[in-house]
Amino acid sequence: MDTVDGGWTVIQHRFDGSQDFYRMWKEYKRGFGSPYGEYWIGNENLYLLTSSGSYELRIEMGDVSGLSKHFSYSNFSVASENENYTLTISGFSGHVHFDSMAVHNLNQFSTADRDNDATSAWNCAEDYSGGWWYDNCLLVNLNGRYDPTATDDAKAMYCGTDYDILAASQLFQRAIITETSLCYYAAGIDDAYELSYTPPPLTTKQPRDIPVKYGRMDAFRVLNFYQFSTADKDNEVSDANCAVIYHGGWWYSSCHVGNFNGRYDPTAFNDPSAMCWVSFNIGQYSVLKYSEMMIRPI
Ligand SMILES: [Ca+2]
Repeated sequence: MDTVDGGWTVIQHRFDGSQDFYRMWKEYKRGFGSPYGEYWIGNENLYLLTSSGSYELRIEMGDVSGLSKHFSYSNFSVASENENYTLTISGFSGHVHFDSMAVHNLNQFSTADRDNDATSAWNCAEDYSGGWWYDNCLLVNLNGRYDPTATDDAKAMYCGTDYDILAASQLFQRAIITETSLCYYAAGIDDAYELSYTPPPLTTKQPRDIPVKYGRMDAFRVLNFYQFSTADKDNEVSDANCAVIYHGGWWYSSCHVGNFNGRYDPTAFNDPSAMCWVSFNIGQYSVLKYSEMMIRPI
């Protein structure tokens, strides 16, 4: 894999067809599969992550002949569910000859049960067996049917014009650390795994020496203004009961990017129901051995 600089979070991965990607709105919203296998990170997670700062997107793909290619966008964001997870991408580069994703820019996400595409003549998600930012309808169908030996089949996982039926695809996003956005990704976590947190002043520059070795995103910032939920008092915005699913009491949204009151299970791996912090270290839901939250008068 040619992802030279690290810091990437995998948001989609397909390589063996073990996961069915023809799924409905709620499943695409929450995500499905496993980061160790085939996987969709979930549209709500995409929104929460990309609204916490500036992100870039990288797409890697390969076919049955062993050929692999990649391309990138220097700007990538996904809007909220109220905007049907509208995709924004710009800044194309890579070693494909045609920016086939451009047609999907500014489109809303569609699934077979939620037709938000750009044509009233078709239900693109149903017609092309996927969930995607369909236009009228598509040049790229990375969540289409896994069928790497198909030919000329737009229902299959494919990338059009420059590249055809795929055997594997992987989408990554990475936070762009700039001087002004540094604070969003710096959780202030040192080698001893001691946590401290400085609320990020959004309009002022942060000193350059904030440690960014572990925490890559401000998992607290997205909690702002959410109500506290417990298993018996579901105050969050999702259809699920996040406190039950993630074994805690917290300011869940739908549901979380940090779960400090989750189950204590320090040897778990990438487990969102354990006490964890997204992108703290290894795995998306990096499980913590200890945490300590502190406040003081100022
Ligand atoms: Ca339609």
